[in-house]
Amino acid sequence: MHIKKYRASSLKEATQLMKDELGTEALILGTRIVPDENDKRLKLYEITAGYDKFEVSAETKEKAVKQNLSKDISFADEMKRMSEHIYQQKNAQKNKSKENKISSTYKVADKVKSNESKSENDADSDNRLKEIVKNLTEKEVHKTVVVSIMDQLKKYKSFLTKDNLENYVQTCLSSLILTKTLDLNIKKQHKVIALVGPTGVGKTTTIAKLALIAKIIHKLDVGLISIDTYRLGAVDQLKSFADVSHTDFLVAYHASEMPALMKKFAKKDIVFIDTVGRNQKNEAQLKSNLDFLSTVKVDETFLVLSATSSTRNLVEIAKKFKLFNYSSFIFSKIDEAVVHGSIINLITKTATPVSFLTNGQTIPDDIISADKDYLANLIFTSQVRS
Ligand SMILES: Nc1nc2c(ncn2[C@@H]2O[C@H](COP(=O)(O)OP(=O)(O)OP(=O)(O)O)[C@@H](O)[C@H]2O)c(=O)[nH]1
Ligand SMILES: [Mg+2]
Repeated sequence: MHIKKYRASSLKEATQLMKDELGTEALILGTRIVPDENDKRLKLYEITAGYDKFEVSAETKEKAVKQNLSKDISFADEMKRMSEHIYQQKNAQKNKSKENKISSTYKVADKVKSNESKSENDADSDNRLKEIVKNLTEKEVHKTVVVSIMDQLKKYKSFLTKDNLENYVQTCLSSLILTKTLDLNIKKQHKVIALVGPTGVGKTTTIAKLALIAKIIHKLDVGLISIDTYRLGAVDQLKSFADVSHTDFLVAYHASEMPALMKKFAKKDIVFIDTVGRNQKNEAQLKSNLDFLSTVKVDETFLVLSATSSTRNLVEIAKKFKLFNYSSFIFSKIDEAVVHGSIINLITKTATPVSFLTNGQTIPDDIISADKDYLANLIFTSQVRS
């Protein structure tokens, strides 16, 4: 399957553009509203279309790959710029404070005056720290995490100014976040990945995103297995994605069928297993998912959690799903969450890393490889940057 995007000032026009070029067979994978690059006050409707009937020219393919790469590169650049900026600010402040120290040694006459202004500065800085505590608490960052950030900030106290304080807070937040990368670009490793989690958190959608990235961008041979024969329509959901994306897809109706299915996928570079959404309070339901997964060798299991859930619920879910021996979290729906403190609360409470964040329904665009600085910024500002 190929992916193409169309933008217009109305959804109808964007759909028409897509149909004019791709015909009626194209599948709408997602729609979203984006700012007009020429005039940021205006909004455009963007459709992501999946199609397979037409052979796109080599030039278009190359352009699409470049666009994807440039997206990654610009994100990486942005992160790099941000950390360089924080580093430079740290150094600038260090140097400034050194200079201040040297000059103050020689300016004895100013000492009394400087002591007075120091206590004023201390009061200002205390007020600013109080403001930070208030801000983090509003973002639902747990008290223990806030205390740990304040402890770190106190170490930098002499460098803190009104202008650099927020950067320092984000650096402290970032230092508490654990992330784990999943390489979707390694051929012939026959990696088996299972996604587990509560109902409706986005497991199937996230598998579709990961599968398409692995297949289209990294050219991996991908296999999909669904064990979700429980929920009405669940198999069809993944099957229709598998059909349009030409991804091999198998369904296990019983745990005993799993080894045979896996054998069929023995040569796949990567296999994704989609499981039934389970209520964490129902141990029998959890166990039935485990019955399927324990018949085969699963290399990595991700627990998918909605960023809209409260910390208390997330802690409970993380605890009950522990029997799947998951290695990291995927936080879905960061676009729907109003505040994101629960993400850092759960990471610090469970000492478990995050691998991906999902920020919308569009396949495959709305997924981000978890990055400490990105998460720190998200938690501190509540702004979802794509
Ligand atoms: N806003 C938003 N919606 C999402 C995101 N991820 C998934 N969804 C939507 O959430 C709904 C449920 O997604 P599914 O992928 O079916 O969730 P699931 O976990 O597989 O659900 P079950 O199999 O029923 O447990 C769908 O409408 C998705 O489009 C996301 O990151 N942001
Ligand atoms: Mg599902």
